[in-house]
Amino acid sequence: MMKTRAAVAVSAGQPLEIMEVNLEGPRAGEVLVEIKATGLCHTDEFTRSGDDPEGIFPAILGHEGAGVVIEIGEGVTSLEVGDHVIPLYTPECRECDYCLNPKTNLCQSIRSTQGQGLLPDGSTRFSMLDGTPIHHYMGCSTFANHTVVPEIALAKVRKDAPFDKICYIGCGVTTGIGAVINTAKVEIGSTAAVFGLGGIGLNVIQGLRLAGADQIIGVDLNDAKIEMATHFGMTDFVNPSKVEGDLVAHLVELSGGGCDYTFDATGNVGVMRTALEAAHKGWGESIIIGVAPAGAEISTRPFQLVTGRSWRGTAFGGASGRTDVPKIVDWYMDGKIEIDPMITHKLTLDEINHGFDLMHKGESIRAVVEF
Ligand code: NAD
Ligand code: DAO
Ligand code: ZN
Ligand code: ZN
Repeated sequence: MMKTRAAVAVSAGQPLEIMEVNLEGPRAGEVLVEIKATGLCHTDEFTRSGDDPEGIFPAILGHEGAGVVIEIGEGVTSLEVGDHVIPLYTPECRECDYCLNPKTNLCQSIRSTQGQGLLPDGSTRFSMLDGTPIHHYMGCSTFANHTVVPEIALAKVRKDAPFDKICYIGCGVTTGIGAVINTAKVEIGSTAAVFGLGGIGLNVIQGLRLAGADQIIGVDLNDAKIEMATHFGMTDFVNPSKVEGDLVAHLVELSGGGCDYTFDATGNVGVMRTALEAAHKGWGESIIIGVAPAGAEISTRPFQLVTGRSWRGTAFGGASGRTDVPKIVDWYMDGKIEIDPMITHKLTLDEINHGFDLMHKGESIRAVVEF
């Protein structure tokens, strides 16, 4: 048993509390990781705020981290002490029915315990100093200086990559780029629209540039997003609040008949409908990335699908983390993709609640906590 510092979500809707916590060492198949940096993602805020109906408290949130292996549990063979790793909220066991089916990345081997905030043996390694158990979060709990993660939920990455940048590959970068490459499989010369130019949408845009899309239309209510989105490859911008008349008709005209691919990165179900209907008749595909509020439902006229549009979704960009995440780290190190301009704020663990304020004000793309 060791002690480490963590930001604890003690109860729903409250600021995170920075405290020393107990952490038990890794059991069989588990790995102790020293977290060096972690991004703050909207999904952490969704849970912290109490909006997530499946949120469990107390818990250590955070799922966008990078760090170093400190100790390995019994039977761990793919990692050793000193390896650099990125925790994966979508693990890759390479054995379950899901892992063996190339059509999905949703490994289910530890799904039920992960959803309950527990490690695969049904227990938690974290506790308060008074002994109260603290739950894990998305199998990662990166808002702690040290965490215990199953071996199958760690991607081993090269040692020369900077932690404060590659932590973002643990969620936002992979989700956005993967939605283009793995889920949509966008072809060279395609026309695309991206709704929501935040931490996910910007990565969709750079994924589209990487895939060779000809037209990349960005759609956002906030004109302040234009500069960054243009830097990442946006060719046209639409602010829906400034469009006179029907937004779908405007987008269909701008794209010369509809987009080959559209992506929702807002989580707004009205936007999801617009995205579907702005996809090209006969072949357009619309990909849902955004996570909608609890209970929200999508709708469109079925004739939109009858006439050849399709509606799909993606989690973690369809990436199989242990296989794909090290490659994305290479792309970053080789200059094929960019991350640095999107890390708009660096914080200490003590300042983590300020990171959520920046998110609410729309001032940050990514705030990263460095340990
Ligand atoms: P963000 O807040 O940084 O960006 C959202 C953007 O959408 C903002 O720029 C905002 O101005 C814009 N926007 C809001 N309403 C709009 C509207 N009606 N029309 C046009 N633009 C609008 O959020 P983010 O971090 O980029 O996350 C986006 C979504 O992706 C969230 O719902 C998040 O939970 C989800 N997400 C999904 C996955 C996954 O695996 N599927 C992974 C991570 C995040
Ligand atoms: O396998 O049933 C399952 C759930 C997989 C979880 C995928 C979550 C993706 C969306 C959450 C937002 C990411 C931070
Ligand atoms: Zn995330
Ligand atoms: Zn699996």
